[in-house]
Amino acid sequence: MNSTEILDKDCSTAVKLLPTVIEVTSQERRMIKDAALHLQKKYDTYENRDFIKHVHQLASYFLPERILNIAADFASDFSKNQYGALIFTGLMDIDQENIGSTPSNWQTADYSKFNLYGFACALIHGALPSKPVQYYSQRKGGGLIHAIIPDEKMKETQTGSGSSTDLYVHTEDAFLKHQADYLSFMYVRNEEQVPSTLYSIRSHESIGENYRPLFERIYKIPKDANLETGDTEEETLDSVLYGNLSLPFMRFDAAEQLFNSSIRQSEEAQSTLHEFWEEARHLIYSGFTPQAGDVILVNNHLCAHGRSAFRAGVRKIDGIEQPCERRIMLRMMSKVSLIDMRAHTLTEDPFFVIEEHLGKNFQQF
Ligand code: RE
Repeated sequence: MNSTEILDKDCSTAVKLLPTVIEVTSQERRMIKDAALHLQKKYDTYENRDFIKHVHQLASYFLPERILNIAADFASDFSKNQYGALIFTGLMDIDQENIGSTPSNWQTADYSKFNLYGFACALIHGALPSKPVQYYSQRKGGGLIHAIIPDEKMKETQTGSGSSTDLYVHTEDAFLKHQADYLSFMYVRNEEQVPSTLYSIRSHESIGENYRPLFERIYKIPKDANLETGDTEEETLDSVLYGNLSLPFMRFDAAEQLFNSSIRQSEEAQSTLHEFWEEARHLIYSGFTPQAGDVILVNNHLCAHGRSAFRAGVRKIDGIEQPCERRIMLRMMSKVSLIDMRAHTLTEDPFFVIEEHLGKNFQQF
């Protein structure tokens, strides 16, 4: 797939690779919506195991050919030109009236309103092909889609419910061996016009000798803010980069690995991470502001994500602040193989991941 390279206006020297933008045509949009409606009639909800079991076949049958081809490329291209994120603009029309007022938090959201969008997102993962899964480490499971909604009580946190602080770029669940392979973010509304931030490991000019220490298993990767328990556990260390030495994958969470002072990386780990971040932080892309119906699909081994701080429920029009509906985003996570992570899934449900921290499962299972 062609990638776009432009001169970055912020850093005079850097030439950056950018995520690929796919403008979904009205005909493609209609096909996707018809498919979702049809599947909803047949399977009732995207959680239906018969639907998820057949998601690859259904994706091939129902999705527009162009999108199937793009997905197939994305799933097997790890080259130097692969940013690791696809932006589908206008994948679905969102019925804002039907959604109604944004609930105060994800706990009180009515998921039946997101059902159709869930089918559409699952089909995109199915095309990769990758299977929608859920993680006990996030909301104790909580289904194949998580609604991400700013919560007034959580606004200072580094979680999906936060808003008033920057959410640092991170690969999702960097503290798990079996973190999601792919993530989709479907924007139901983003009236505050919050830009998404993306950062690709491919944006570095090269991964040369000075990056070699990032392949060593010397880094602490703490469980994230959602899981803080306060107990001190024995150290589990892992590498930041892995896979191919010149075109690697990454597990990286700036907030947890670098700025969480309580974890105390070793001196070597801290200085290597610091040097890496000094280059990486200039390579963060925040030039895309998602609109309702847009979907960002990321390869969670190539591309980290985050967002800037914002004021939930406030938008600016011609410099004047007005109240607006708060943001809603739907996140879906998927794994290419149910076999590789079988030691970390429920006995009765291989789609339900119970890994707690770098290869260790939650004790209650
Ligand atoms: Re995230």
